[in-house]
Amino acid sequence: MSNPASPPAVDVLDERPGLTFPPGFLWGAATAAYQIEGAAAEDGRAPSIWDTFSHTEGRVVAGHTGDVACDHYHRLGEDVALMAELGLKSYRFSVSWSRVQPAGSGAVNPQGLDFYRRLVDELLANGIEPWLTLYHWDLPQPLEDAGGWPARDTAARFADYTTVMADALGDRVRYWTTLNEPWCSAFLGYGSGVHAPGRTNGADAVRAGHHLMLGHGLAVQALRAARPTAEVGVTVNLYPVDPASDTPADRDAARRIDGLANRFFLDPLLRGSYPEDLVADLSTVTDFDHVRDGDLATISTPLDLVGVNYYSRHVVAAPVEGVPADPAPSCWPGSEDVRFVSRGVPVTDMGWEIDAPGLTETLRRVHGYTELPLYVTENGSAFVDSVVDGQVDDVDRLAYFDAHLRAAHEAIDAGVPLRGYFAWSLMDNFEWAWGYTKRFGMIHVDYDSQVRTPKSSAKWYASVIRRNGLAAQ
Ligand code: IFM
Repeated sequence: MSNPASPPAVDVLDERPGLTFPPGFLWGAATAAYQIEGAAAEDGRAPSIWDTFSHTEGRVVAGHTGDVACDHYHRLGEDVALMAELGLKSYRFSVSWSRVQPAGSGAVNPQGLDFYRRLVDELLANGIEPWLTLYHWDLPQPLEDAGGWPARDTAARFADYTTVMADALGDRVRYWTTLNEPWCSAFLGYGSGVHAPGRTNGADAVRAGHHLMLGHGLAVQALRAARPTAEVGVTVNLYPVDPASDTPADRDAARRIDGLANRFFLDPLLRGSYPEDLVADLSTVTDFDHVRDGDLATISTPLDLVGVNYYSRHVVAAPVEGVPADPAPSCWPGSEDVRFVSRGVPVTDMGWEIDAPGLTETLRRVHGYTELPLYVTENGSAFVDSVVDGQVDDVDRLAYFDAHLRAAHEAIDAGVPLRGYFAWSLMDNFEWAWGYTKRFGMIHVDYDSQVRTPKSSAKWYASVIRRNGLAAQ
């Protein structure tokens, strides 16, 4: 760790019998380009939708932007050294499309590619398996200007960019994720507008979701053509959705939200079809005329693995009669009247309910769709951290990881082929519309000095990796 004076974190593993993960389990941590890199206008990088959005007044808390972020672009060596000290087996990062291909199509920026080559080489030199995500929400601005994800052509541009990356890095990157959390790109970006590009149209959100998945399918094919040995997958963010009560109306509300949050993506990607009830629910929003013959076959192009991001559970209830739906732009097109119910259980600093059993449930559900290997590609929590005498004793975050790793192990015991787990996040970073006000990192970042301080959770996670497991309760 970078802070040699710090005493070891409470080592709960010394006090309890072990719970061991399968041999070769891939222990990792994840980040995303716009959240950590900074160097937003350096070496030929051009703006993405997140640059434009964060520089638009009122979009991000306190006017924060990713201009500097964690300055990872200039601190790559230091950051990989921290990963090595943690003992990470793998590091999941994303590529800034507009760093590599500034206009989103056409000319490639050699300096942009060079940054990712250096990162990958440094990881490999430290024995850390690079895991590359092609798209983590930062569409090049010119492509948004041409229509963004609601426009079909964006899918083709994504496939071209994928070929650029496969040609450049396919010889040294084995694991590839096409999209990270397409639900967020589509429904937060084009539905509620709380994420870039900040558009608020339900039909556009649905079209965006479809074209993201089409882009994914085309990208899988491009990767297979360029690098037949690559391990290719997609990452979806999933939630168990429970009805607040057993009434038919609450159960129907849960079915609707589950359709939009989970089955909108799982069914096309893994079964090659949209769920009929979802299409019916969305009939007031769109007639799905953007779906063309052959799209669903492309979208369901066979994969090597599926990535699951898990944070929390939704509990929902039917609309209250006589109370009109909130007219605010919504990320639940056609189901704006469904109520989200809080159960009063502990929450993280995001206000998200902590629900570790939901991870077991989610992994078992995805396994019900596919025999493919699964990876938890993100799981973690924001809490308010304080630095005391140079230490950050983030016991809440540590407990969150511990509980969710137990839940992951339970899924393995139940027969789920779970092959790895990536903590979100390696370090504190730009939490999108929340700017730097929410901290998810195992490593604390002082944004003024850029000093990194591993928190107790980092030291604990290092011990989990060393032992390939954790203590039983
Ligand atoms: O920070 C995000 C990440 O970019 C995508 N998944 C959820 C995280 C926490 O909100």
